[in-house]
Amino acid sequence: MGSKWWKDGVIYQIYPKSFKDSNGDGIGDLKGVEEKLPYLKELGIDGIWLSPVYLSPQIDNGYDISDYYQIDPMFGNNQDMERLIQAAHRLDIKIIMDFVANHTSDQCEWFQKSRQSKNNPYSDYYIWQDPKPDGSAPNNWGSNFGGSAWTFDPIRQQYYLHYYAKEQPDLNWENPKVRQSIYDMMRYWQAKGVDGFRMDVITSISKDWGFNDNPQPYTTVNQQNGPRMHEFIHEMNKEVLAPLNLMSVGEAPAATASDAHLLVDPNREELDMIFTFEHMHIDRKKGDINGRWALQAPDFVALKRIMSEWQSELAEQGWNALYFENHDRARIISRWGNDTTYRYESATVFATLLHGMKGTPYIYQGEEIGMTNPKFNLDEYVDIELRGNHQYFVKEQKSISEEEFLKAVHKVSRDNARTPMQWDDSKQAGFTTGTPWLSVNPNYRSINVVKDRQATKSIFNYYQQLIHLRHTEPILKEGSYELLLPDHPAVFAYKRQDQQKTWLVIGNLSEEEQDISSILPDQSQFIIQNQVRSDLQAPLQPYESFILEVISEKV
Ligand code: TEU
Ligand code: CA
Repeated sequence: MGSKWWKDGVIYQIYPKSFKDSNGDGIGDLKGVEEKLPYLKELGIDGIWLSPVYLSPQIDNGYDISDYYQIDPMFGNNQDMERLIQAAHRLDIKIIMDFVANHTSDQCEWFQKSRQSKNNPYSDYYIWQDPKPDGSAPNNWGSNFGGSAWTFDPIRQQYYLHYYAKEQPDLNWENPKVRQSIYDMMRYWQAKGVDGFRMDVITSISKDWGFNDNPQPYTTVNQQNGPRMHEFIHEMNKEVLAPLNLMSVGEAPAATASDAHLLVDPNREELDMIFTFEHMHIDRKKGDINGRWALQAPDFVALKRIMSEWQSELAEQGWNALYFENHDRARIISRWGNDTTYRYESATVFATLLHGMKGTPYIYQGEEIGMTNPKFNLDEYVDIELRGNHQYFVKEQKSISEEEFLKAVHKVSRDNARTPMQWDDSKQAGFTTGTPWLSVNPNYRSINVVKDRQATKSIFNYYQQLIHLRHTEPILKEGSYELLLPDHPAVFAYKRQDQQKTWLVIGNLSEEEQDISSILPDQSQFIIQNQVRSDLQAPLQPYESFILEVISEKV
């Protein structure tokens, strides 16, 4: 039956727009994905999470859906999607679709009808409120993309709520018809063969209908874990996820290790896994008004603590979704590692630490060959979040300088991970024969799939080994987890253990040598390593990483 296939599987995220263009229009598409299935099979992955491919005006690259039942022509058509699902299944690869149901596009038929009047069948599909007596917005809530979360609609003469762009109105999950419409859409794609859903900001679906002001204007603190969230997710589980045996992974921006079980404890019948943001915020100044653009050096002690808390909290009940990169995150080696001198080493150290943990590892396209952030000029970036935040923080609020903002953009902006996949050293990196929608990273001649796979130090090859271990070593799935050296600022080390074996997973997150003799056993055997060690007891080299099996402990 294999209903929990993801427990010893690895999932690969595809951002279709940037993966592979099959017809030269500069935009990746479904045929391109199909063409690359053998590549993914060689890598060894078990499932693909496909970022949204539904019909969309592409204000937010498909996270603004206007028709859940249609594939956007830029990606192909519904038949192409069905063909892709079948082709993937023939290779024993599952397909997880993105499911964006906190909001739709403003071009969605539901919204177009909803705005017409207060008493038609779609009137209550969205969240409408009267203006304040002076005509201003109902409260001071902010949008993630900058400015107010409310936009006035001249037809209906009311404001509608949007946590993201004004072209992404939030759905009203209080309305049972909305929920049924969403479940219908899920059933439709399941019938086409889809194996699960990645649920976009699923923890935002329940709103606080008191509509009280936030302490600070235009902030987003009110958006997560609303009063009826668990009830709605549970209902969706009972109606769709469980009966149709669909895998679910929810995006949960505010989830912490201590409340994660409420979403993923199987007894609660909600979701299989969630993506936390906690560990990704270790380089963000807490409470700074500039939000994600207020950066500090990464705090690896915090990284270890947070990831370890998640390992322990979900050790018995629940399951972790493990990731460092996705389409909203920068390239991890550019952000927290070294993407020049130690590119191979830092790519593989992050991979080892992640894939050594208990949970389901997610690989984001290009991560498996160590792709890096580009350092574009501001006008070369197209992302709506970056543009909106630039307008709001730099231009209007003036709370951050242009220079500081650009520095942060080079580190963490979402477009960093959205540059086209670098397949080879031909023009446009083999991504397209035309002009790509977003520039290819200029380093594609030295960083690409062909080159990496021919190299002695191949990141792709290292990932293949890690995935193989996930498939063959029950200790990775079942073994206990214990953090070692919790206060060490640069060494991330932990122990996995089951009835048969003890493994140590060790990585140096710095460019300095690190002495770790206190935790090394007497005798051991390497399971995987990113460089050859002269002597087991030698200090860790820059970004050195390995997993070893303990044969005999020190006495
Ligand atoms: O992301 C939600 C989300 O929380 C981020 O956009 C976050 O707000 C931002 O990175 C600032 O920290 C999801 C999708 O993954 C993203 O691509 C969409 O833009 C967004 O939802 C709206 O659908
Ligand atoms: Ca195309």
